[in-house]
Amino acid sequence: MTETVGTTGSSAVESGTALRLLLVGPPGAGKGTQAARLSEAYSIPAISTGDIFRENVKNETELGVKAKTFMDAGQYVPDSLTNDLVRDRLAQPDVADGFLLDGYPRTLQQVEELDDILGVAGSALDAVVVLTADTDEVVARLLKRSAEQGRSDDTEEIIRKRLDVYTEQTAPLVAVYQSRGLVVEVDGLGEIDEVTGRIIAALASR
Ligand code: B4P
Repeated sequence: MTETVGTTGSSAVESGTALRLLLVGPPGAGKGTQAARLSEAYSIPAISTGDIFRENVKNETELGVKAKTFMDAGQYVPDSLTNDLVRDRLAQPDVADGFLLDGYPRTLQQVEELDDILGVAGSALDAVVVLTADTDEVVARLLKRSAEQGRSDDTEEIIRKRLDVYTEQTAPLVAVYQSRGLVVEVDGLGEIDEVTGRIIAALASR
């Protein structure tokens, strides 16, 4: 399905330069939703650690069996498992012209790991898109998804746990990337296409 995602005006995109982005935000802010649209707009692969874990859970791989316990409890999968997975994924040839990481890094240790991976490859991030959305909205969205898709970590109790984990472990990452001048904060409320347009405009004006 091809969708119009607003005007692409990023100079990096126009000049064909690799674009390396992170998408950060609480559960339900729209990371996965926006990642798919941005991937298409910028012709870069979107890499979602959550999707990779869910695929492994579905296929009952060794990684999936380990990850499921944590995911179903609303906790993060341990850094050791997550970092190895991302290191392998970022070694694939399709990321040479850029990538969008959706939901990684989520801990300070994962930030260090990503710094190391990119440092060794001689590359660096271009921007960190932080999607904001208030708690009531994200809980409502995830409960709606629960009714539609029945994801095992979308019960109200687990959603609230995931929000707490985000506040404790992931929200501090924003300050780290802010100190590096990389953060682009975008309001995640509103129509999906409207939010995509906001992200693209914010990146273009950097
Ligand atoms: P994720 O898959 O990243 O799940 P999420 O935070 O809920 O975000 P998701 O992308 O699915 O939802 P979105 O906000 O787009 O992680 C799941 C689990 O995997 C984690 O809890 C953890 O256990 C594990 N994990 C993943 N990465 C990890 C890491 N790096 N380290 C350790 N563990 C890790 O959308 C939510 C809903 O809102 C959708 O139904 C969507 O349709 C809707 N929506 C989106 N935008 C909307 C809008 N503008 N208006 C209305 N609805 C909207």
